[in-house]
Amino acid sequence: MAYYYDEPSRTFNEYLLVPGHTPADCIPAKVSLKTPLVRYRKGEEECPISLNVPMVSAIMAAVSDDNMAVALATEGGMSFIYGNQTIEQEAAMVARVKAYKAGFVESDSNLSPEMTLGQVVELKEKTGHSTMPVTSDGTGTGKLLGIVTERDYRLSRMSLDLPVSEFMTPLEKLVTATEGTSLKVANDIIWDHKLNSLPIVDDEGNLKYLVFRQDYDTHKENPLELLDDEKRYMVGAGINSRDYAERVPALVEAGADVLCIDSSEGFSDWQKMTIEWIREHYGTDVKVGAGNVVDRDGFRFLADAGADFVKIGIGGGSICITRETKGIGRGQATATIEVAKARDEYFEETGIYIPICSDGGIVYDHHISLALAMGADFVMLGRYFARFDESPSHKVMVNGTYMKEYWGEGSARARNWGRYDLGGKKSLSFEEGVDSYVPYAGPLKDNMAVTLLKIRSTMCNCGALTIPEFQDKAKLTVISSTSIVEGGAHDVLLKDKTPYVSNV
Ligand code: RVP
Repeated sequence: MAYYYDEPSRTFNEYLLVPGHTPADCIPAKVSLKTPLVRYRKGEEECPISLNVPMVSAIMAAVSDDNMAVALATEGGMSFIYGNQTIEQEAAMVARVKAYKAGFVESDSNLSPEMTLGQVVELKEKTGHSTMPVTSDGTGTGKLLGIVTERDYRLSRMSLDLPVSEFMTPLEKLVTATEGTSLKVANDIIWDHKLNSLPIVDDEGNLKYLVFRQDYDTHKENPLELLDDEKRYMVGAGINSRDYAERVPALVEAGADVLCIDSSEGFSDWQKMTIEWIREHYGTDVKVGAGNVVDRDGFRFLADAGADFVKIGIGGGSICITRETKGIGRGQATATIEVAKARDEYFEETGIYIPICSDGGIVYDHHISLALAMGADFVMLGRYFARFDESPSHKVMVNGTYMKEYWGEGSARARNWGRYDLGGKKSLSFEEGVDSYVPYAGPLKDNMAVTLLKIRSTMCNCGALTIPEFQDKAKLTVISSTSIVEGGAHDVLLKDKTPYVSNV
């Protein structure tokens, strides 16, 4: 006979935190959001990889490319580069994140000396960049010959046919620095010579990077940056349970810090086989998360298989229709609570702590706090990050409002069959996701600052300065449908008719 759960399957929106005592020194500025990412012997060793903030971006083509990865690592979180692309493309994205040096920009608006002023104007309009290096072959890595900035031309006085070589600032008048110059020294040179940008060249005079005046200050403003031992940004990458023998080596070679098997349903032999293959070829050097699961049995299976972290969530994603199409899934709060208990039980038994990630279904910022309070070590978000400038999708105007495109990996647009693979032919037979718009929200940095402040404030209300302390002290209550109404503005006539939405 089928098994019936006693408890209904609940979402984050059905819970609230009840505040605890807040000591006077428990203030948001003192809260640490550091959290473990991969399995470790808690109490005996340091976790080999931790996040500085408990947020990672979803393994989705509309969310996590190299650009997003750099922006999120700058704030202390981590992106998992999407796997539904060729192995070469995914590895190249990972390699670009690892090659990125904060403050050292690989120039992507370049000129050759034969190009014309008209082409300079066109390029400026297209990229928005006003500093353009001139190189022998017109690429960002060619021999540096000069630079064109807005100070080099006057459109009202000069012919659009004039070649770049005639009005650029030539190399002999430029201040440059050699490869290996630190960002601090580069910044000193910029200030000493009153420059706006400093080209960095190699021994042969080939352009490597540009350093801009404001970037050092920006770099100093990011105390939570997630960096590896060589001070490179950390990045994760999605894999599937079919082509791992080719994909994993390429991603490891490219420098991925952690991998994650991307699947809508992770309680399967496919995942076990994938982890076993990784252990056989790389031991525990290569870290790999697995999922998604929604109960104790699924967690135990992946924990025993050797997963470094376990992801929770089926059907809760904003673009996900798995529950409608297949009738499987579980409310995200209920799933998180049960898996957190299983994680603690596993730790008691083995001394090994396996971090868990609540994936999908975060609608409001406070849902992140609830997920953490319920035991999640970190959360994965798709819709949240898709709204920002840094996501790879297009910004479009819909009915007078800017939107970003956001589509599920199980939608006809993505056709990520690897994520829904149950053996058989390599194709997506029916949709489990939709194609949608989400309201454009501007830069990641600004939005995350507010979100993280809300989490820190909630933690202080519960008297906690760290995530483990928060999980220990949190008191959660299920709320009735009428108290949900009470939670918003009610029984008043709002002056501003725009509905209040904290995070849509
Ligand atoms: P959300 O943050 O609510 O947008 O959810 C993102 C999550 O949804 C992803 O991390 C993934 O687990 C899941 N997803 C991605 N595509 C689909 C789908 O097409 N059904 N679901």
